[in-house]
Amino acid sequence: MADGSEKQTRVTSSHWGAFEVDVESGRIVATRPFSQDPHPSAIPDILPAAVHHHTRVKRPSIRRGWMETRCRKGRGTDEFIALPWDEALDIAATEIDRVRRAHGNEAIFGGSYGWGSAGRFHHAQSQVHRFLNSIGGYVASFGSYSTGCAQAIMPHVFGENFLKILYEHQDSWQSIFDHTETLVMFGGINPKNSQVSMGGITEHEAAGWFDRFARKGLRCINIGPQRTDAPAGCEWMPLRPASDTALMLALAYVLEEEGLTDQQFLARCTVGFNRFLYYLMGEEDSQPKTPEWASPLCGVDAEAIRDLARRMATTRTLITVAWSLQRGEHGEQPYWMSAVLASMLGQIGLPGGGVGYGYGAIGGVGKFLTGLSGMTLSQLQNPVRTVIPVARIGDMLRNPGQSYDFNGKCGPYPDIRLIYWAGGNPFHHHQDLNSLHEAWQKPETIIVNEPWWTATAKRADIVFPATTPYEREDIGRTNLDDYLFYMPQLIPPVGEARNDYAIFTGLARRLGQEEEFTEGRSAAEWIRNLYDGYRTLAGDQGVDVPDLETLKERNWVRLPIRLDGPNRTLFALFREDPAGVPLKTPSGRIEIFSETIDSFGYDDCPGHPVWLPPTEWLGNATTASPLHLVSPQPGDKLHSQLESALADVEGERPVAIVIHPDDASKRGIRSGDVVRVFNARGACRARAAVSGDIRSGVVALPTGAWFGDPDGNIDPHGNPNVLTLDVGTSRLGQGCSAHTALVDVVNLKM
Ligand SMILES: Nc1nc2c(c(=O)[nH]1)N[C@H]1C(S)=C(S)[C@@H](COP(=O)(O)OP(=O)(O)OC[C@H]3O[C@@H](n4cnc5c(=O)[nH]c(N)nc54)[C@H](O)[C@@H]3O)O[C@H]1N2
Ligand SMILES: Nc1nc2c(c(=O)[nH]1)N[C@H]1C(S)=C(S)[C@@H](COP(=O)(O)OP(=O)(O)OC[C@H]3O[C@@H](n4cnc5c(=O)[nH]c(N)nc54)[C@H](O)[C@@H]3O)O[C@H]1N2
Ligand SMILES: [Mo]
Repeated sequence: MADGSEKQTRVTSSHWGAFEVDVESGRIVATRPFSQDPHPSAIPDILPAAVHHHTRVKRPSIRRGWMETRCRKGRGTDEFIALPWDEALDIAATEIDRVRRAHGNEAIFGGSYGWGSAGRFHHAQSQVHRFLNSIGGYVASFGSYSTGCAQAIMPHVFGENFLKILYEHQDSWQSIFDHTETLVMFGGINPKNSQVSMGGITEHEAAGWFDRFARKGLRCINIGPQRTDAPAGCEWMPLRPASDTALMLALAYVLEEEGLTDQQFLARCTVGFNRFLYYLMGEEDSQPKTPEWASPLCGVDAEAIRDLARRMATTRTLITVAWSLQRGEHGEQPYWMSAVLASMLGQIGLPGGGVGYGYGAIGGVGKFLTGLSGMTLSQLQNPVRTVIPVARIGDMLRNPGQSYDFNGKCGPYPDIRLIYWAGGNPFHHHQDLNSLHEAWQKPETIIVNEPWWTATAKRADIVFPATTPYEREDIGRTNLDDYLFYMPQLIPPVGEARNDYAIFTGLARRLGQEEEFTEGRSAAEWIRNLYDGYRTLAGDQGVDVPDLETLKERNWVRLPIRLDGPNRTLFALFREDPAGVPLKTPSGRIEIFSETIDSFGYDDCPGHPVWLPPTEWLGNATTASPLHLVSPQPGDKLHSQLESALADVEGERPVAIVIHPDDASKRGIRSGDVVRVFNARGACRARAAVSGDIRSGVVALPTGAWFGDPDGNIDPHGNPNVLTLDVGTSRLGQGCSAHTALVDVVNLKM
């Protein structure tokens, strides 16, 4: 740590990449790009302002109403009382103990979803889970907001964990460059999103690959509502949101109609095509899925659909599907249908062909590295078995005891009395925030560890101020990157902030579980312990990793784990020998029809992919809500992190909403105007950005604004989740349906 007043510069790592930090007199004064990064992110620019921002939580704080009468009302409006650490920890520990004695650990929700910050040891979610396990367990959550729906459906189709497909199996960028002739990108591939990656991303590559694709003449077709979802130079096929499955079915129909289906591949490598064909050709429901059928649904010309199908069948084609497609109601369908379409094309297992998911979604997808795991803090065993799908938290709080379906299982929601959150911001990330705000009043107690006074911290009863990564030492490393960092402590903790580890150690001590939680180690000892274990494991795999002292001195090293050799191709071995190297599906093959899913009897996810319109989309737009709202990830930051400072620095709040010139002129809206975006669920302000790069009828408002208004009247900052629909994607996946929402926009000046 810089203790004197002279300027020091060190490198650190983060979810948005590595960067240099200048420190002077205990303050971060500037950041600069990391020397090895060809396309550095600008997100660190706001860091100096954010870390020292007045919205930091400075002291342990307890909400007055809860403190005085344990009153649950007032979450979001009450004032907070600052207390000394010991007192606040005593109160929190006593309350946790009361709840677990009175109601059992089944009454504690500790899913605590969120990205927190990078760093192997001070990972807030691992810390809170370890702590809760050490005191008897907690109700956990399954999957992520990012890919929860895909994580449920794809193992039925490919017999493989979805995250393994993404990070360990599917084609590398190099393989795409070498072999692909046509890249068909549903939802685009956006280098803006690959700025970030869980745990770090040192060399930002996606933009560079697209430059190379362009020079080579690889044809890249972005299919979706926004031209800007792919780099400039890509072709754009404007599509109505949520209609991808209809388009894919029509492409499949053309293949079948024109004899372009690879029958041999289907026979060798898949099961159930005939059952699906019955549906595709309309024998099941009297509706052949022709381009003429799909055209009015998806807004793409029938002849353009035919041309695309022919092109896909006659060139080496990789279909890529953005994660956003499964973050909407019936998100299972485009994911499954893309696998069926790729199977019909017969290129799965050929380099640069077939299908891939989430390229560009985060920077780690498409890199080809030796898997070098390790350095993970054990979360201990959770004695409580109850797990909810991550995005069903609102339903859980509203309906304790109520039964719900999830991927063939059926469970009652637990009766939650206490919530502990560390490293996430549900009042940024969850859908229908006004309704979450209501449901959030139900538990008896809510405890949050947070560096900033986010909307979630403001809705807690007990708030512990947490350090940011710049206020503690850690190791930066992820399997998706080939760099290793010592992340030095750069500045002293801001205010009275403590590391999550210290907070949980204090609570564990009071609950008689300190030894179980800490195993007798200080934070520094844990870091050494995890690091030494990692170094040994790496050595066993022939990878030389410096000792901790050397790494501290060098600050960072590049690991020799990048594989430049043979290109990586999804299911190449299976394709060569489907009987000898079967998939882990019940049939051993790609399941175009799944007996398992069929046996669940879900009308919202039957035994093969089908076209199912969502509750809200342009196909049923009303005069009250005529526009489809998509809410992509913000380009200038990570989710809601650093938001308060960004607002100060840019002075440009509320957030910009992209709207088509036709839709804008009908409403008398010009770029820069402050507008009201609304539907029956809520309303927010936003700043209009009029652009022909979005399909008419669609508006795009990125996530990331702090949810501002506890009365649910109008959110001043532009959080799209006051408008989104809080329903599961289906009874199968129960993922988040953030991209499903109809809204209207009015000019606030009028
Ligand atoms: N409408 C809509 N909503 C969406 C999405 C969408 O596409 N559309 N996308 C969804 C997706 S995919 C995701 S992943 C979520 C993201 O949602 P979140 O992951 O919840 O968002 P973050 O803002 O990253 O929240 C992390 C929080 O952790 C805090 N934090 C950082 N470091 C530390 C630490 O060391 N300790 C502690 N205690 N806290 C720390 C940060 O200040 C921040 O408040 O949003 C989801 N919501
Ligand atoms: N800079 C930055 N990068 C990020 C993040 C961040 O906060 N900031 N968050 C990261 C996280 S947690 C995640 S999960 C990933 C998410 O990665 P993605 O899910 O790929 O990204 P999104 O930005 O949600 O959506 C991409 C685009 O999909 C389009 N889209 C929406 N609905 C549909 C549809 O029905 N059909 C089609 N064809 N297109 C549709 C929208 O136009 C949108 O711009 O991004 C990661 N990258
Ligand atoms: Mo995500």
